[in-house]
Amino acid sequence: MAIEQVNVPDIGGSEGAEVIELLVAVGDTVAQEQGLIVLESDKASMEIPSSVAGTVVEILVAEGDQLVEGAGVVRVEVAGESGDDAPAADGAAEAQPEPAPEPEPAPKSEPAPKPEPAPKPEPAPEPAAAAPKGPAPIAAADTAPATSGVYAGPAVRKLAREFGIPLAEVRGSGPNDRILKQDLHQFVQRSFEGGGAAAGAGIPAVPEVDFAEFGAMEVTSRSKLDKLTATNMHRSWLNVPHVTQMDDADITDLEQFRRDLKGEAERRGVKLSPLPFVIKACAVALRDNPQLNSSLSGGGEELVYKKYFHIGMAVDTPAGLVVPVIRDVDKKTIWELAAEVMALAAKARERKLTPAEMRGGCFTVSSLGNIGGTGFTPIVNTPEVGILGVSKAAVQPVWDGAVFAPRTLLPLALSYDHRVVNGGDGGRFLTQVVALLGDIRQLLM
Ligand code: CAO
Repeated sequence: MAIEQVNVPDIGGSEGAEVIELLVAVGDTVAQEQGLIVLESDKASMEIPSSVAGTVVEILVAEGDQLVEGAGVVRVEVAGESGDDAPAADGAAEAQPEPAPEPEPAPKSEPAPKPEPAPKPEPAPEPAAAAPKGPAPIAAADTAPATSGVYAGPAVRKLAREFGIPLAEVRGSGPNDRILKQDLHQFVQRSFEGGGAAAGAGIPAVPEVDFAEFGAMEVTSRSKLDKLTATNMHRSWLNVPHVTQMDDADITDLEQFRRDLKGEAERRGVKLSPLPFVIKACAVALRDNPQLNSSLSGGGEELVYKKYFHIGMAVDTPAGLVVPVIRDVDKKTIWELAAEVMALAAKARERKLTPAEMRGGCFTVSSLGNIGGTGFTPIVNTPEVGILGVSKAAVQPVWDGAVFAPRTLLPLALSYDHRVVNGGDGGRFLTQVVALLGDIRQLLM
């Protein structure tokens, strides 16, 4: 028997995540890959799986703790393994001839230290390089630019989130232009004086209503993910001058092609919905309309044109809305995209997405095609500048010059940030997407 400690793996990003749920208790038997706790960061909630099978002998965290990569989660008595064999078991450490060297204290500007894989010289309660139990030190995040070009510590980011302050618009007065709390205070003050543009400033609050006055009701608290989505939507709504353009793509031929591939899709174990084609068409149109693949930077003084084509897809889950990102869409086949749509949607619904899988998007596709509706106006997922809303395809009569012919039309709505994308850019982009979906042979070009 050996005791092994399970630590937080790479959760993508050094800002830490909050323990929102304990899934096991002391005495529980756990299988390898079984979820131990649920962490919730700014971007996602995710289960942390056990790297070993055995019996939980100690829980090292509590709900509300902030954890970073390497922090101890639980200690597990591993069945059927000798202490000598267990590489990370604390109890095995004494069998090691050489103690592992203590890691150098990380310089303040380095990212969060990774856990030392070598065995420890003593059965210390925590690995030296891992974050200790309880609220984890996330000081390293102080200098990590989670948003391109923005340096701010977790406390400042939290405060900014709470007040809906766009950090990209705040001038930092700390070293390396790091944003300090006082910078947020000044930003808000300036906005009240009319010198800034703090989101929410000057907007009359909606009065609270006692709904019980009018009938039976139930109050539930919102999940962190729900509240974060609300903040992100509000921020985008207030900061981004939105324009939405609509068009219908004639996907009659695409639908025939999809039907022809049904057998092949089953053989490959892939579900081929219209979505992978839409995502692929967006990547081609982003390549040809770089304005849609850009982001504002430097407080609006600069535009960053991205040379990669990572596309986020909105996924509706019981825990809330999440947007995993498919990377390098331009380099992937429709089959690869279909498999990735399925895999990411499944991971999203099982709360297994990591923050890394939700970062770096250039553009978002939000498909409500399986739900219904003839159109909607999606909200731009800042700092991206464009989002495509996809509604439910339907057979419609289309005049072909001689008669009304039945055609399958897919309603599309492109919302964009009018500070960056003008009507011409948006119109060309959407027209190209429509043309590509109308004749998918063009996707090969
Ligand atoms: N028109 C008609 N039918 C469509 C369609 C469309 N635009 N899009 C999908 N369908 C069909 C699919 O073909 C499939 O039917 P079959 O099983 O007969 O082939 C069915 O609807 C279900 O599709 P799906 O939802 O499983 O797959 P998808 O690839 O279309 O979408 C995903 C995957 C993850 C994007 C989707 O499930 C989802 O979560 N959508 C919600 C996104 C959302 O919440 N957006 C709002 C964000 S802003 O609040």
